[in-house]
Amino acid sequence: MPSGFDAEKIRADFPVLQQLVNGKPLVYLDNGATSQKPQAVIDEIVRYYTTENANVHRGVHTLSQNATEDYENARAKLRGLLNAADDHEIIYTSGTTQSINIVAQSYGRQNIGEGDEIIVSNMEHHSNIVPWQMLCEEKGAVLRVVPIDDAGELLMDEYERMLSPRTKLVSITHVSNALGTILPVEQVIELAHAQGVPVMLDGAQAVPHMAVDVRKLDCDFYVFSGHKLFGPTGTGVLYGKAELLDAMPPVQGGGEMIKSVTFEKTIYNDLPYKFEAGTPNIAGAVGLGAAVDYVQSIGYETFAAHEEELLEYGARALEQIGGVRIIGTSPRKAGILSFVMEDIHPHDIGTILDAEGIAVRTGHHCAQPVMQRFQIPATARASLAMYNTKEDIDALVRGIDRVIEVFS
Ligand code: 7TS
Repeated sequence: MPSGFDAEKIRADFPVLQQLVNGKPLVYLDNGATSQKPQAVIDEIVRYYTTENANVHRGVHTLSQNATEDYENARAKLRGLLNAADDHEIIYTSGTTQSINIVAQSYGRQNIGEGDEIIVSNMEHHSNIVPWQMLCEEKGAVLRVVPIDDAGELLMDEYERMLSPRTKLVSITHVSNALGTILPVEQVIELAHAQGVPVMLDGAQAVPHMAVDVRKLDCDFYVFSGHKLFGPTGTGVLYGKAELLDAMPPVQGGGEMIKSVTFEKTIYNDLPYKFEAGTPNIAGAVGLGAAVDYVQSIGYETFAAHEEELLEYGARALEQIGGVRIIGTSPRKAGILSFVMEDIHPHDIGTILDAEGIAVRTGHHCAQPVMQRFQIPATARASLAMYNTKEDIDALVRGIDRVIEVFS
């Protein structure tokens, strides 16, 4: 283990992990779907509701001012997390899905027209496919898909060929949720920018595992979900460069997103409020701020090294089991071990593992096109977080042995 990192100590911070499931100690390997919450995040939400609950940006009274301060402090923490230039480049959303839909319906509707092209990859989550299909249908634009190789890596020469004066946006995942591949996003961005094309990165599976610097990457939009980063559900972030967000129309109208309203003319508010109509998820934002503090108190370098070691350990262990095939074998991977077993449906794998107290996700992982690429209906997926240990992987291996036993 890397010096200074103690996964057992981290584990103790997560109350949900301290339980038996189906009579066995819980082995939680479904972090790609959502991660567990440390006590510090739970306490912060309880503190907020117990002592401070009020609406933000509206009251002169003390609770409202305190709530506003905490809500905005959390935004500043998220800016720091991504190293964005300004707090107002951080828009609170309900998750990655909403963040992408805002970009599609605002930036997309404004800038993408008939015959224009949007580039995605073959390994996108449905939430980075369907909003673009909806836009394409509305505008007569075309969705182009960068193919991948058998290891689950992007075919960069195909991508380069696809970029053209018709390309208006590249929207690509940073880390694949079904395969774990870390995409060469620096190169993706450099090639797009060389043609003046903006790039959005779907960081849902990246932010929980690696430090992200949006200014160093020079991406135009970056989106992620708070609930996969040890924060509450119903939270997410849309980062955009200020000059892009400033020029974009709001997608939802209501309170908070305006400066003044008359029946003749409404003046929209400044960033970030222009995109935050209505009462926001204040407790969620405050809880997400606590999650950022938690992640930073441990340090990405420290837990990323631990996770990398676990991923290698897990891959080696699974490869040694006869009949198991790992889907997604790029040498650059984060957090995900997707696999299939000869003649055994992934749902059966999931059910037998569950009886052993082991939580994995089985299915297409909302990434059906990548399943089609590998000509499989589904996989079983173990997805890691900082609190997982080699003992969890050993339990998974024992669980798979049990699956084999049941089916033999
Ligand atoms: N993009 C990626 C790469 C994802 O992995 C997910 C969720 C989303 C977008 C959507 O995030 P949401 O928070 O708005 O739902 N992925 C998964 C998963 O792999 N298993 O369950 C949810």
